[in-house]
Amino acid sequence: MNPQGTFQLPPALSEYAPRVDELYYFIFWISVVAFVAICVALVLFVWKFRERKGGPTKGAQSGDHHALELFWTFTPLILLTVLFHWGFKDYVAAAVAPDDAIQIRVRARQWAWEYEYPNGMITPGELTIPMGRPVKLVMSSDDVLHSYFVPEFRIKKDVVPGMYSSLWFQAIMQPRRYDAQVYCAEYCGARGDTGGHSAMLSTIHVVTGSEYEEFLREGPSRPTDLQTDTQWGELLVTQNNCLSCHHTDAATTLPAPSFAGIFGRHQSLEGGGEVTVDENYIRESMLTPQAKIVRTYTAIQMPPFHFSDHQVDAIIAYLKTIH
Ligand code: HEC
Ligand SMILES: [Cu+2]
Repeated sequence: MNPQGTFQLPPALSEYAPRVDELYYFIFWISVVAFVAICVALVLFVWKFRERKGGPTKGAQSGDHHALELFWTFTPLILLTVLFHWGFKDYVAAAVAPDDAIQIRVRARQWAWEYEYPNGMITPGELTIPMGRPVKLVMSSDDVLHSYFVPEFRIKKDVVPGMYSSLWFQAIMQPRRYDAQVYCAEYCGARGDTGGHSAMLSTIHVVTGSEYEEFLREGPSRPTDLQTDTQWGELLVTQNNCLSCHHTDAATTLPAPSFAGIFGRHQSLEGGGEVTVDENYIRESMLTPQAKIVRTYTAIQMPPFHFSDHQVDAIIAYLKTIH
């Protein structure tokens, strides 16, 4: 069960989050006070200096009021200095990762995230990390600008082609494992259902230290809230945005072959020959997509996916159910 958020903010699941929230609420309440004060003054002055019968038609010059001028010059100056100092301190804390942080490589591409662990294991779409330990993400993009955003951790950073960017966080301790949601915060005009940055959803599984050790040994396993491999396969297909190219209705066969009735289908290949879609072919199609190219599908390339055997099983189980 995930901890609860507030009316304005999602749950604070990293050690850093409360710092952001304090600054946010400070600015929020200052804005509320200033807004109310300005509105009250506005109404009062409108009333006080309204046009009256027999009154002056033009306001009189009132001269200087030094105390007042100093007040409205120095109050914002002091306030902005405080805000800058506060914001900069928090920014530096977020920018410099501790030396003992676990390093995870994050690769972004249209339209999915992929994670690589210190032991070389790669998981597409979802990240598993231990709670209460600093984690540093070293991020790069294979194509366009992306932006890694985890609202519950209060972190966000652009992922830029041609360079590495990094950020770090430490997920809070909780009695049980919990999840955080990752978004890509890059703007684009695409509708999320056929790809686009808004479809780059990813999950961070925050687990206990021993669960993390087990994960590094055994690889990813089916999320505990799913009953069958078929359901896990469906989740993996969603998380990795297969459906931004492949469709599940038989009629839509572009830009990639439809998933409808895929299992057992006969497929002609580029360069001649034919295959029957079976487990081995699906596995190969996902791990090394360029090994066999379906005839006429040369316009776009399917990127290779690093799935574990268990994940491959789950996706095959799911693909078998699409008719
Ligand atoms: C960028 C678009 C794109 C994405 C994303 C994509 N694919 Fe593909 N896929 C293709 C294209 C194009 C082909 C046909 C050319 C080929 O065989 O490589 C293909 C072929 C396949 C085939 C063989 C289909 C057949 O009828 O023979 C399978 C299976 C497959 N993809 C599974 C997946 C799965 C599972 C995912 C998500 C994990 C995925 N694809 C993501 C573009 C994509
Ligand atoms: Cu993106």
